[in-house]
Amino acid sequence: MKLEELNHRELERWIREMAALCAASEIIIVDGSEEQRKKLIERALQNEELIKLDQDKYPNCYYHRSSPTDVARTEHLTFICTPNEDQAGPTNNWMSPKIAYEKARAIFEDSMRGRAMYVIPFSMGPIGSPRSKIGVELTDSLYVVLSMLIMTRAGKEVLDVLGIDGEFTRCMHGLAERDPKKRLILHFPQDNTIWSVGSGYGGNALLGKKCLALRIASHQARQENWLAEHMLIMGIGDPDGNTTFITGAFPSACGKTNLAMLIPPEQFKKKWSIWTMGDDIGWLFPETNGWLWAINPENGMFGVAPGTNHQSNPNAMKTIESDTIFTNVVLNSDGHVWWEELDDEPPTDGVNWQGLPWYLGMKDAKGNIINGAHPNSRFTAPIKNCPSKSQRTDWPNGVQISAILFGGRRNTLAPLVYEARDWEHGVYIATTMSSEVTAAQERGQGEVRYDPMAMLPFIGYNINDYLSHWLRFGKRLKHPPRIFHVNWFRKGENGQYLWPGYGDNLRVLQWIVKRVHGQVAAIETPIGFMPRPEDLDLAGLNIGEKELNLLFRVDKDEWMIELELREKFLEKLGMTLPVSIYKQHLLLKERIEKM
Ligand code: OXD
Ligand code: MN
Repeated sequence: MKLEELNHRELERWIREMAALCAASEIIIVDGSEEQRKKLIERALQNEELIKLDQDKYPNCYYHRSSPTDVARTEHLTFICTPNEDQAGPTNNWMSPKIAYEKARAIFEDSMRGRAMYVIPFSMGPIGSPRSKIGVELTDSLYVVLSMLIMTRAGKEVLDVLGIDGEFTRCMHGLAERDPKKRLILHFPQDNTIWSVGSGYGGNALLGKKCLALRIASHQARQENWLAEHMLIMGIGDPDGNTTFITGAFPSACGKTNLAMLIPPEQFKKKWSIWTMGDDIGWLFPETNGWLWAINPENGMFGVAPGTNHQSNPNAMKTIESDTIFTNVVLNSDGHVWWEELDDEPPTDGVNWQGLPWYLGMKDAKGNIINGAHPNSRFTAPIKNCPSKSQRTDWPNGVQISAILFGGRRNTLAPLVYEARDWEHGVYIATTMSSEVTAAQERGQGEVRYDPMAMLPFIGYNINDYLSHWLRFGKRLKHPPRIFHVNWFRKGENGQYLWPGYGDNLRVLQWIVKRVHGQVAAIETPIGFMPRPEDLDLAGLNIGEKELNLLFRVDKDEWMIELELREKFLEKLGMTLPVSIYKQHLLLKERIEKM
């Protein structure tokens, strides 16, 4: 397909403008055909952007290595560029649009000389759905092109829906020098535009994902009365034949992808089932029937490899058997991949994520173990490969949502599960959700970090306006979903986890399903509603009464300390924090003090 064949004049003009700025020697429109994809893979193999894996063992799978200084999202280089700083709020980096465009233009200038610029028309959400949004990404990275073909619905069909004058997000991406000093991830909500330069890492470069589907979309969602959230969407099939759909927001390293693809324990397999709609992003809409409905705007998964294995997530292991791009994992000379905690034999002739020879147990000069795969190494795989994929992933309006889960990683304090008293209390619970920093993070071990709705790095506008929007949004719903908080990570006195997690989390979901269908009563506690012991199915689990009590304990002293930490966090959000959030905080304090 040629540029002259585009029917959308503004799209054509913008592509020409950007190609001229970057001095691209060629413009290639990605049409989504299998024939073109194959040609692009050949190009990527030739220029070593991709390495072919053993095609017998991993059909249609490839390997990509990013540069060592470009392996994660760079939040300090990510900006919300609104006319006023106040519109970006107290938690975002802000830059004026004029300065932002100028700085990025200087980096983009001439950066594609002698190389091609690819044009990727993509739809976030099912193509043609009234809920979907269209974006067009321009990039000089074939890794980005081939990943976007997995992560989104991309190609000519999207241009057909766009027509001659349809609205789209301008997503400008370039690798430039991949130098952190010349890297900027810029969002211009007022212009419906994203400019990302200097990084090839997924979260910075696959612009449909965090940049469009969360930051830009959250801004649009506020104006159009919906929510763009960092949430999994899953269905729970029960013995009565009903499927209850829920969403869930968790900060990173809390097992969100594992939960979305959970496999029920053996004794529940006949009667209970799990259906995966999405593992990372949910767009939530009020429907005319008064319920909340959700779509997954994505079409693939960008999952963390280390820790993924046949025990922690068998469905993910099946999903990545074919059609997958692996990034920054270990590669061996047979074209096989490996990562830490993978339950496969580690290679004896491996090359690590930096391209250096590596073997299991290798140590550096100080005697520290050297990992083969980068801790943030990834797989990019199509959702169609997931054995638990819901049939409704392509439904234009998605699925009706009965519950929203919020969770974190807390070794103390938070019980296994509790339910909010009402929507407003639920929004407070979500605002104050938190995780303890784990050994996987470099700094601040044990420190509690607050991450409202797991959206702190992804809210594309002022967080206080975002919280107000949440409060108002639920109050307008005739049938708002119930809100729950879960914590799979509470530890006992001996430092062991009290709850087995993984597939056994189904037991908590069973209680949630019964609650939303009004089948069980609950115990009222100062922090919310908790299960009566008889309503949790613990058959076959080796949990004593003492552990169970610890798992559900609400400890006054721990909560008094927590309330102080929350108070400090809420103070940081400033004077425009919605009154209802602070009111809920004081009500909780009152209930805890009375304990
Ligand atoms: C994330 C991700 O960083 O999903 O949250 O990659
Ligand atoms: Mn995420």
